[in-house]
Amino acid sequence: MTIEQLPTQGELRKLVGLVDHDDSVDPFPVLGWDALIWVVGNATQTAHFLQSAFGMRLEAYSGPETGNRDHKSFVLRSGAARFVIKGAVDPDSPLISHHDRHGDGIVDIALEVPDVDRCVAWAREHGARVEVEPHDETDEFGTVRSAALGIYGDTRHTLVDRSRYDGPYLPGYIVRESVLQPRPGRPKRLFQAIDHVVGNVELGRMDEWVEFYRRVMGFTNMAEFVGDDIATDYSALMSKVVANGNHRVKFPLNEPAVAKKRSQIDEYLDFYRGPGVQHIALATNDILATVDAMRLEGVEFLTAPDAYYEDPELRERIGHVRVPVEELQSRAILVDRDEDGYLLQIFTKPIGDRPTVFFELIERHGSLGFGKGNFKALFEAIEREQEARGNL
Ligand code: TYF
Ligand code: FE
Repeated sequence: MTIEQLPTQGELRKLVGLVDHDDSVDPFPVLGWDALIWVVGNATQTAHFLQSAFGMRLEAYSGPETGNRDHKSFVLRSGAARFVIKGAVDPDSPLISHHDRHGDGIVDIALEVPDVDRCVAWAREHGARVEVEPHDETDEFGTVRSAALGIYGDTRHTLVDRSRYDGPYLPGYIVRESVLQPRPGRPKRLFQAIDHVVGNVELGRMDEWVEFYRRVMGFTNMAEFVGDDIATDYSALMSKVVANGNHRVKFPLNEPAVAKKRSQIDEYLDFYRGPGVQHIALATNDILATVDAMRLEGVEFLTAPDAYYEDPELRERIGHVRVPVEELQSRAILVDRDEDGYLLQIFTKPIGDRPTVFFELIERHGSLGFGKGNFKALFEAIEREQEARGNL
């Protein structure tokens, strides 16, 4: 079996912008992302897409062949990023009603914690909804302890302690490898880690969720935000970012803003039928190669107008970046700089049938931000798509 190699701590620091943090003083220590768990209409084909177009590797599986008659579940990895893709087999599966309402989406942002019981006790004391009580699952590979907290909409955080487990994913899963051969000439993996996961919540609820992450999970606010001023001018959304102690886990939270046009967040809330995960940012150390490889596989990205790159103010603002601006322009990669460094980023179009979930690719060079300088160009690009769908 080809073992998917984990990025080293030093590589991660650069990839996703870690900061120093003392876990021993943290009431709710979080080690990192455990998995993003999806429910989709066709897990077999979504798993295929994520292998072919996103270069992920299949690692584990549960389904009718392993005794799980309810659904199929494919565990995929790229570097440190793990996705679990579930789709109903049994027409009476509880996954059916979730998919019926939300379409393809993320049901669970699972986080790895060193002490499930301590986190749940703290969370309960501070007003969290405990959806699954702490419990053990055991097989020949050991024991996994987990519990789940409800968050916005039908989304949850499963808290996982896998320190006493060395199986392929969870009890009930078997090792399963990709049958898809690696594409010749393509980088070994197209992304190495999850950088951030963005939630869309209803109008007026953003601050409640920021407060939830602060009070219940000990997260803190990051500097970047989209306030009232930007909202009314062009973004039609407000946004704040919370992060765990070392910034391994970062959650921007958006709410719609009342503006001249219908907010992209309202479009999401209408089509997802409520709050949920909007985009997942994937950290890559070579965004040019990643974008080229994904485009070859038919992944569609938002465009940026030539005026964005020809703006003398942009060239002035970004200073020296690792490639000529023309290389970014030909691929529609956006660039932003702040006091700590710069970042390159690009956004896919929604990946499913509904205008809901999409991906971001991000290559950080010191910057700990989210591309504030690109908000205008980005939101205009999103609105061009929204208009084409008849939803503006
Ligand atoms: O995560 C972020 O904050 C950036 C910018 O609807 C962004 O990727 C914010 C809101 C949005 C799309 C992108
Ligand atoms: Fe983002």
